[in-house]
Amino acid sequence: MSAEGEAFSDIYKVVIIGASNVGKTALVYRYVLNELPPGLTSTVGVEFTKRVVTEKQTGQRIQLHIWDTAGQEKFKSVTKHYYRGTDICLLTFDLSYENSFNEVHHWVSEIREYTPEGCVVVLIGNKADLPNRTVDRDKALHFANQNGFFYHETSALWPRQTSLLKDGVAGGIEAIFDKIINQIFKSHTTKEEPHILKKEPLKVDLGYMHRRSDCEC
Ligand SMILES: Nc1nc2c(ncn2[C@@H]2O[C@H](COP(=O)(O)OP(=O)(O)OP(=O)(O)O)[C@@H](O)[C@H]2O)c(=O)[nH]1
Ligand SMILES: [Mg+2]
Repeated sequence: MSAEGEAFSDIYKVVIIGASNVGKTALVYRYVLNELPPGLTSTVGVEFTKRVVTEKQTGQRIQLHIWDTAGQEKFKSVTKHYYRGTDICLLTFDLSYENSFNEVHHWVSEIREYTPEGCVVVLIGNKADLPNRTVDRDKALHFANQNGFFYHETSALWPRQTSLLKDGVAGGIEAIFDKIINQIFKSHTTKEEPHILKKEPLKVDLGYMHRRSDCEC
């Protein structure tokens, strides 16, 4: 997959995890290229891609290093090697397939064990375009709150710029990234140096969503 080769001031590591077939690769393609993957192949091991983004409030440009992991059982031992230094972890499930939501528990254990303090975790319910939703929003939102994660719903079929809907929970994958990145920048920017990004543990506050380290469970 190609990536934009523009200047940037800092690099952030993004890892996308979750059960097989929930749409992780489709979401990464949608975010980076605004299209769907050409084939229907399950990811083998891990795939890497990059994207340079501009934070809208400050104009700061950062490069995201995105690691798309395989959800298949046989690759579970591989995935855990990719959490080190993660800034943003996208834990994905399929809104139309309850088992994929039940499997989220496995990934939460991995997140707790392997991601660094300050890693922002976003629970993503994908395939919001499908009519046969089986995972209740309140249940997913509650789970995210309990664990100190952000919660969003999206579809890899939606254009990436699709705005966040009025509820603030569903929207295009780019709108979701924008919101997270904006929060990260807010927490890293000081009054004295408004455009200097600080690599410190993140302090993100989005009301109903809390950062991982706030969790007392
Ligand atoms: N309707 C719908 N289908 C989707 C969506 N996202 C992905 N799919 C389909 O779901 C299937 C699996 O998508 P992938 O992106 O390969 O899933 P994955 O999570 O990367 O799977 P692994 O690589 O095996 O871990 C493909 O047929 C996609 O076209 C979505 O938002 N809506
Ligand atoms: Mg994949």
